[in-house]
Amino acid sequence: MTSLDNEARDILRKNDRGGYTIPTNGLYPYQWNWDSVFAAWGFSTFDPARAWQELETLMAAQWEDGMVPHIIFHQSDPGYYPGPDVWATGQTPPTSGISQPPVAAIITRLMWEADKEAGRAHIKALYPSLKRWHRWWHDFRCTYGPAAITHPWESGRDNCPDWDKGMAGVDGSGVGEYQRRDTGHVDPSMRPGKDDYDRYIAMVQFGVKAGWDPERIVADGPFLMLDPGITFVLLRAHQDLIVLGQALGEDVSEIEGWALALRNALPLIWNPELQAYDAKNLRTGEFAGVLGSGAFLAYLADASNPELDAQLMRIWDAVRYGIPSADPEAAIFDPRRYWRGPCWPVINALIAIGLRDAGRLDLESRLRAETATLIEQHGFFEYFDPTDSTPCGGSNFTWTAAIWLTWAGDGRERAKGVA
Ligand code: 9WN
Repeated sequence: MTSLDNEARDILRKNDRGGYTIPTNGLYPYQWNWDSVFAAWGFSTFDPARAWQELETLMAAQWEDGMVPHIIFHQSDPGYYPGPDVWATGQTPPTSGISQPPVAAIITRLMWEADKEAGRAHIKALYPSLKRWHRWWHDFRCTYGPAAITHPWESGRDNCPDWDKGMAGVDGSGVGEYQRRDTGHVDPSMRPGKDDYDRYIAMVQFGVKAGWDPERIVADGPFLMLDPGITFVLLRAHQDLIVLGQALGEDVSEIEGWALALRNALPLIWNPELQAYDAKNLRTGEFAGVLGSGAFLAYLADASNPELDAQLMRIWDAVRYGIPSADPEAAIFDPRRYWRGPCWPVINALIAIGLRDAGRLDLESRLRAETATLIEQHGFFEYFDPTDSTPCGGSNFTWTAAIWLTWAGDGRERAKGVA
């Protein structure tokens, strides 16, 4: 074991709040949906019981209608805005009113495959709630074919350029006074701007007014865009849930139907002008017209093609470290501003799962080496500048530690026998 392995384990343990893990101390003091799933994956490398508990705590916050919320506010903390009083969802424990990329079934399958005997009871317990969540995505977010999001936070890629056109249609002028907390924790130049935040809050206020009724929000909400990122994550997650269901002797035909419908809908998010998958504003029918990391999650769902390969190599070769979250050759590229350019170890890891499954081991190992270099040089930061490796955002970050333990650290000092 290396010292970085030890450090990564330590981060997970220190961010553990008893049954759930926060993304990082200070900036994100609650349980976030997909962060928590990656935390589980990280724990599974040294404490499987704690790993399964993480997933069970997350799924226990599932709503009556099947949604699994993007934040669970287990205890109140003034360090984050908007908190439970702003979301006002009326849930116990309090939660936000939107979801996040459904990576849970993907990681559950990986954890189960690592030890099928011990994992069986856990997948049996998780399967019904995972299926209900997937049904929620199908019923309430896939009504236009590919998966739609009702708030940029639902995508997990908050301020990426994919959402610019949809955001332009949101009126943030009437949100009233509020105090952001994120910019007190990290450099404001690395965070979304005030105009973005006003609109984010306006969308939350609409949800509150709509009583968080998913049909009303999709029909009349200020923002609705097709998200290639969630579409590919969900497609892969459906496939993995089918495998779990089959192992349990369940009838998986309903999930097979959701997966088929989603795959058949992929042409709707292929932008021929861009020669890539692209987000689409459902309020206007317009494509976003920008290339972002959501498109490259196609690899995770076995949905790549030669045109996408060409785009991937172009944007990857244009930077030095990992896959950038926006096109480095486009005007909107901003290498340190959150999802508008930086490289995210967690996204690299998802793309790598797809590359590995497709037998594209040269690309997978290049991506792993570049991701590992970032962490070795600077530590477990939230994300990095892909042009010069500058560490950005929060430090001691749970999902970066988890990605080191499960993927990026493979074949590094461990193979060289460094203790
Ligand atoms: C809003 C916790 C989360 C991640 C998201 C990331 C960021 C929150 C924020 O932090 O979003 O959900 O306040 O910026 O964009 O992917 O889950 O790490």
